[in-house]
Amino acid sequence: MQILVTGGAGFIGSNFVHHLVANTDAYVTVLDKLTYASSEASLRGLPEDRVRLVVGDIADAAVVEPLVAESDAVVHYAAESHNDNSLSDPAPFVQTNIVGTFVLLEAVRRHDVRFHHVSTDEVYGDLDLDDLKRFTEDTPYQPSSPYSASKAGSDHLVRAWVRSFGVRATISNCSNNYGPWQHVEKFIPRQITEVIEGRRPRVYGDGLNVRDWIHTDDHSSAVWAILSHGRIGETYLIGADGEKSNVDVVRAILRHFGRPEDDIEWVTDRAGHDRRYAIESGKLRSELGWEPKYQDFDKGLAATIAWYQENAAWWSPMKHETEAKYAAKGQ
Ligand code: NAD
Ligand code: TDX
Repeated sequence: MQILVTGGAGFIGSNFVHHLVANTDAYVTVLDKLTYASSEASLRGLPEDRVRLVVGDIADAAVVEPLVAESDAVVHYAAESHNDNSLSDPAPFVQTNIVGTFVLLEAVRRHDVRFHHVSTDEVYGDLDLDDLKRFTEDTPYQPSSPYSASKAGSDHLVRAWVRSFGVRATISNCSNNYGPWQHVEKFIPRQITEVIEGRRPRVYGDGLNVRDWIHTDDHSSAVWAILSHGRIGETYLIGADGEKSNVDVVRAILRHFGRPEDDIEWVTDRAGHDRRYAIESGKLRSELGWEPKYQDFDKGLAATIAWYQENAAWWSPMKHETEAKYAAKGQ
């Protein structure tokens, strides 16, 4: 089987490529533009006769067309992925997340290639802190940020291409991922590396916003289960019952380093900041028999902290520039 993985040099896409190599016989082509968020190092050590990297833009039909034509399946991770960046400059989010997905859909339609679209729970907007509800596959779309609106737009395109053109596609909407190789602009790696560098973690607003954390290895096994056995045209929510407030995550990081739990820098809140995300993943579990391996967040977090301690050579070069961007916004 030949699988095209878009965005396979990013945080989650590269984890999926490792998952494919370790658990399947698939040959993998990674199509990645190598933006600031990518890391070729995340693909290091993979067998050259199984994995090939093509540097290119998913919105460029001339690049996409021949790669899709030779593939049995496309797993689509490529995206602009950071909410804060989408507030500073939404243009690349519309271009990559919406136009790029459109270009891929047209190619899989022409060549009748199986398509899996990787999306986010943020398309559903947010929940109240005291709400008993969680997101399900039937929750109405209500995205808040340019990022989540662009992902919602891409989901709608996929659904329309399934219904109108019979494209063989599935969609997954996953909660917040953590693990190795995540860019230091994101919450958990930012706080871990702030503490390693001797500064205070930086928390937006009142810190009570809740995210539903899943280890990226578990996201990869879920996507593989959906690609292999998911029903065409269906959406599956991916989550591991990992709800935590931001301040609780930061306190866990501080505890790990033996620092006082209130050693926190409270900074300017994110505009339009979603309050709470929570995933009900019963459909994925009962239909496809998927279970997360990382049931204990503190263990997964400890392993992730250890990885950032051991891999400072990877993240230090991008740390200064990332923090300069945040500093300009009082964050
Ligand atoms: P990331 O920013 O770490 O990686 C994105 C990758 O896509 C990078 O390698 C980048 O170079 C590539 N890319 C960007 N624009 C491209 C283009 N025009 N053409 C080709 N490649 C391009 O993102 P991530 O956190 O790994 O997220 C991957 C996917 O998973 C995204 O679709 C995101 O919406 C989704 N997702 C992420 C999370 C999360 O917690 N990070 C949760 C749910 C869903
Ligand atoms: O320094 C920070 N301080 C802080 O309090 C940063 C970077 C974030 N935060 C807060 C904002 C959020 O409530 O932490 C939470 C997590 O922030 P992010 O890591 O930016 O993630 P989020 O906005 O929740 O989106 C993530 O999960 C869903 C991914 O970036 C998306 O790609 C994915 O779709």
